[in-house]
Amino acid sequence: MPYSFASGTRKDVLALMIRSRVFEQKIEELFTNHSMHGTTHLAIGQEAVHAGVALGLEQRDWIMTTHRCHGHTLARGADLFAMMAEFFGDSRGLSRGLGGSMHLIDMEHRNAGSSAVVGSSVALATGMALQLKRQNRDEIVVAFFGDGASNRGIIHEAMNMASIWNLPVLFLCEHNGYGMSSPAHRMVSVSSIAERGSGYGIKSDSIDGNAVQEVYSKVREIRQWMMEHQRPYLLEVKTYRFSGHSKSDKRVYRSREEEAQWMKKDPIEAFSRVLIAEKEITEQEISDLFEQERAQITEIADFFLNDHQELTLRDAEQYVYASGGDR
Ligand SMILES: Cc1ncc(C[n+]2csc(CCOP(=O)(O)OP(=O)(O)O)c2C)c(N)n1
Ligand SMILES: [Mg+2]
Repeated sequence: MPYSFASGTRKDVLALMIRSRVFEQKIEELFTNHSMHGTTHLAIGQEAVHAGVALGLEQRDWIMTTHRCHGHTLARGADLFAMMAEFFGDSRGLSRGLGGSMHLIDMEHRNAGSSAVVGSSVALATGMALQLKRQNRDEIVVAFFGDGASNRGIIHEAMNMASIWNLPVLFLCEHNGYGMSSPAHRMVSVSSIAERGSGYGIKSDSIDGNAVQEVYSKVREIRQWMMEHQRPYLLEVKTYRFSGHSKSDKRVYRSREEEAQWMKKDPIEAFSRVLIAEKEITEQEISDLFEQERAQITEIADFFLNDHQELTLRDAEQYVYASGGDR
């Protein structure tokens, strides 16, 4: 992994968060001007979760993620070129262009995949944890899910199973306040999703998901605890998505005032303030970081706008059957 609090600097961590933000801003632009098709789910505002979790893990650990998966994938170290190719449905993409925005797989960086079926990746991650345990591997799986997903039955079955079988899975609830247009305070039976761990005998905690250092330290501490106790864990990280649920969302279900309140807690600005106050970076260096990422990401996007390797039906069929598509 290119960035680590242990071996890298806090400036690198900020750069990673900036990369995630700028990448998603570019994706938004490309969808809006119809250069990309389908839909996309941005996690602008949730960058401290992406970076904090990724850096708190060991390289050998795994993640499985959701429809809102870009930041998780980038933070684990995904190649920007292959990442962008995937959004264009290009065969050079992370998932050979067959998955698109919601189905990013990057086995090289131990991202075992994301799924558009809400909650499903949590069950898959739990299965993966079962195999890791059977093979006596010193690795954990992080199963990302949202506040909306937390109400799905499959999550509860998975938590129960992980508990009775002592599986190395960290259930990571990214609580961003909404499941599509539904506010969590009306849809979730508890004020903190961490409370649900006790129903399954799973230790849990809830933290500020906009504070990257807190997320990082908590994940490191939990990882160590999980190894020592050979137990699963449930962590809720409270954050907010600044963008709409997906491309077409006009955000009519929430007020601009509420958004403005959360924007005061922008994770990138919050961490920048810390680093500036502690003289680790200057305002100018931060704007340079934004510029560098913008230039790099725009160059990659422009490449695919001019050099698109269109998928054929044959490409799409090739990975459906174990035989390689010959029927
Ligand atoms: C099984 C299933 N039901 C419904 C949907 C439609 N859907 C897509 S995202 C979403 C909301 C998910 O909310 P949350 O889990 O809080 O994740 P967030 O979008 O906030 O990251 C819904 C209902 C789906 N994709 N899969
Ligand atoms: Mg949500």
